[in-house]
Amino acid sequence: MLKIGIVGLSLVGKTTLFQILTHSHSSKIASGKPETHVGVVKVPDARLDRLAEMFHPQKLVHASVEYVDTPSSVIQLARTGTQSAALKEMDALVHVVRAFEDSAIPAEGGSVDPRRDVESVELELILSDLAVVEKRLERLEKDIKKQKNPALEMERQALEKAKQALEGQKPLRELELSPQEELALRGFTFLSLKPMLYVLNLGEKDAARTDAADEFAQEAGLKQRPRTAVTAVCGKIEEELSELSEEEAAEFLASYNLKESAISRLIRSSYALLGLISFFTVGEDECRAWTIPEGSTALDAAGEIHSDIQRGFIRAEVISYADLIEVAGSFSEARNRALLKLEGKEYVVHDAEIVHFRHSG
Ligand SMILES: Nc1nc2c(ncn2[C@@H]2O[C@H](COP(=O)(O)OP(=O)(O)O)[C@@H](O)[C@H]2O)c(=O)[nH]1
Ligand SMILES: [Mg+2]
Repeated sequence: MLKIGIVGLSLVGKTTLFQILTHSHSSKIASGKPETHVGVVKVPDARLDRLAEMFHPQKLVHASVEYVDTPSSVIQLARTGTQSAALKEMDALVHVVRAFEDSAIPAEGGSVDPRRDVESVELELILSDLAVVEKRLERLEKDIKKQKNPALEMERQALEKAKQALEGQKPLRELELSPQEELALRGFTFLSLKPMLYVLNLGEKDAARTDAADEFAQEAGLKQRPRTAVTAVCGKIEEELSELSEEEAAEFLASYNLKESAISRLIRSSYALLGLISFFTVGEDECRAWTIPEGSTALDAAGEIHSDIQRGFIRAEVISYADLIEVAGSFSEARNRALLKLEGKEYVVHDAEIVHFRHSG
């Protein structure tokens, strides 16, 4: 399962966000406690809900993502080797950036300054990676002196490239790497290489500003950066929302001029950021969303469900979400209208396609 680490400075709203995401209502006393909390969050998907309305399955299974709330400040985490081990396991990082003013809650750095916080955390990740690169390069030079070896040479070349970027304060996620370089660097699980989702934690008075994330991205120079996305939530409002019934929530949102909770948007942004898409399987027993990287083939998709289906792969029957809705979920009608396609192993699966695998064994 996909793992996303929630990081940031102290008292920026990490634990608040984690609790909203995971619907855990552990007491406030828990926040600030030096423990890592893990929670599984289902990925909201209106299309899957619609499919379930058509098929009335016994089981409805959303895709899910694991979120990890990290204790203390990401700066301390990056500086202490053992703690950063937890960060290294993550597929992506969510950096919660404080934008809310509250004199009762001290701000790290003495004032609320989202742009400064983005820079100082980024620098910390960069320095942590640089230390790893330098240490490895030192060893590598010695090894290469002892024996010439193309794999070691490639590693050295990739590490030198990484070093140069890091010394110029450029995070590794922005580096263009050849497949060989990427392979050579993969094992180091560099922190600044991980895709980054910035979540601006807004004050209540800014909660309804739909342009807040975009404006901040512009201001902080985060726009158009590779593998970087920016979104905004108001932790305080989302926290109250999560305690309300659906009706009350709608009313509460309206009172802030908001249309919907920002949380589903946040979860979906992390999906897009990681280049992930969903395909669906449907039936009376189960309707389910599966997660695959963009560009995956029908054979990869089969393997996501079960290795037996992958091994015995014969054909994939594929229909787009829009087409299946068009025929009100009737596969025979879809077949009549030639909307259901038979595809082979190499077929590239698209987001929201409904796939049925024919397989042997
Ligand atoms: N005013 C305001 N306070 C918030 C907001 N988000 C979190 N807080 C408060 O800030 C404090 C620290 O939050 P917490 O989630 O524990 O921060 P962490 O240290 O990053 O995990 C708590 O008292 C929260 O209630 C927000 O959007 N607005
Ligand atoms: Mg916390």
